[in-house]
Amino acid sequence: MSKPFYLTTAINYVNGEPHLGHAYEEIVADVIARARRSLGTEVFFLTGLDEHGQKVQQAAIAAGKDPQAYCDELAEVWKSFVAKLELSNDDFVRTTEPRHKEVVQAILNRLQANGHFYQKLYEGFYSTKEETFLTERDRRPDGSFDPAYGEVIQLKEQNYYFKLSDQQQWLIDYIEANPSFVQPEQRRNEVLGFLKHDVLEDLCITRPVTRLNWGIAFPIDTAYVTYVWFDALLNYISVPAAHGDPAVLQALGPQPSTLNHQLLLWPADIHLIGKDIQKFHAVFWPIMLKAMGLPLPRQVLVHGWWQKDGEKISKSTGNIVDPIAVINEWGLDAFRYYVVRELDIGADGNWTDAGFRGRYNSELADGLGNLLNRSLSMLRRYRNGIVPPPSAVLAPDAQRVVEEARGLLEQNKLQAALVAIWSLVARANQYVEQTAPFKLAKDPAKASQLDEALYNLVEVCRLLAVLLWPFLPGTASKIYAQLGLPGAPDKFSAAQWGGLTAGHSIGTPAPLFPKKE
Ligand code: ME8
Repeated sequence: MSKPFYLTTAINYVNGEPHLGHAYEEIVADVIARARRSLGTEVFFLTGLDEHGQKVQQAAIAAGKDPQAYCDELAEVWKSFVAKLELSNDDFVRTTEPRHKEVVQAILNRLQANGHFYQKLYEGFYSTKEETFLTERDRRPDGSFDPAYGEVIQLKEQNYYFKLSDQQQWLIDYIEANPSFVQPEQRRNEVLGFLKHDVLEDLCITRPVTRLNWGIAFPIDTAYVTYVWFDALLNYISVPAAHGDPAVLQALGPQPSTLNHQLLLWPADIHLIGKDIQKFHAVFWPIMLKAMGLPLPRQVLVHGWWQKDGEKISKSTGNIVDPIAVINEWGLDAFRYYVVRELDIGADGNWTDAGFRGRYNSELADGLGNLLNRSLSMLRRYRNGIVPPPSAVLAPDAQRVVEEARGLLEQNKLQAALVAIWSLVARANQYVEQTAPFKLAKDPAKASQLDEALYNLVEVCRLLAVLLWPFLPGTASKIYAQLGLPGAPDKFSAAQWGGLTAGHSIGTPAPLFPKKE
């Protein structure tokens, strides 16, 4: 049994509206998943929802609803968001599902039995909004706390703690010895900087039910529920457990042997997350896994954050990008293209409507759309839509881009891969100007030159469909259909020059990206 490439996103808080940041992360993950599948690797792509905790409880109360009913309603909104983005995820986890809760409780029992928890009285500051305990070090010079924490209260509370304090050095050593564990480099340095200069405090993993009851019951003590982050991170292994992953099941302890379908998933190959939650993924999570006796994920891949017009995205100030509205107006692939082309994984990005429109018109409509449309229209006009004999004038340029794109996709360098693919779009558009098929068509003596030009153009379009499949699956499929080719261009191995054969009859051209002013 071979292990699929296991890729996860952060699970989104159910109580927020899906926004640009969520859409970006999901699309980046989807492009990675589709690219790996196209390259011949089996993939398991997981996304889902984080449904417990104070914020969700408060939002449910404010809406006058029972928390579970509230989550069930919103889960439908999120599932339709996943459908709208045409994500190719293999599972969708909700942390209120029994399959998840059972695993969390089993892990808690194991960790307790192995001496990883202890009880302590906490006296200090607490941010309800962030569900975080704060210390003097979190105060600003004027004594106040960052407004991001919301109301900060004084709290005196008995809780359970997970021991972290003697775990710092092995993790530093591990991250130093495994440069690819946290990527990109800038984010790795931030994690190392934190581990080297801050003291890791033990993690409070419970909340008393008297204060918060919307969480997974803490199996060791019924007066508590489990801290939402301890619950949420475990989704990355509760889903493998539900699919019968033997390594994870072994870490959970004795299991009923009712599972006959076994999928080897753990360790994850990539946890894709945003920069704000890298401490949870690159510090707490590895320590939790080590305590459970499970191997660490191969990579925590950290993306940056989007702003709009140079300002923080914020619902309260109205500075938002509504992904659904953009998709409804411009089409899904225009949205997918812009976010991946604009923002490299790791850096922060800035959405501007003018930038979006600019890329749409110049790169999608005038670049790719125009190339396909004129190539197919000329083939129909001059050769009745019948592919002429093969010719390989553009083959060296195309093969170079194919190899470059392959290497970049294998390294998750998605933005660079799009740049490489568009260099082929530009080369082919330039070839139209150089060969001027509309002039060749006027001179019967130049028929073979016209054949040559037309073949090279349609064959480049076919290769582009294959290269674009991970990024713009809808557009890639349309290109294939217009070329009169069956199926989807979902196998990278089809990006070999010469796939179109003489005599093949193409379909009907139609604009991919109608120009908009
Ligand atoms: O953090 N730009 O959920 P979440 C880019 N439930 N990415 C952004 C962003 C922005 N402006 N805003 C948010 C949570 N994100 C937890 C995760 S995982 C076990 C639990 C990203 O709904 C953010 O960085 O607040 C995170 O990776 C994801 O969206 C979900 O954020």
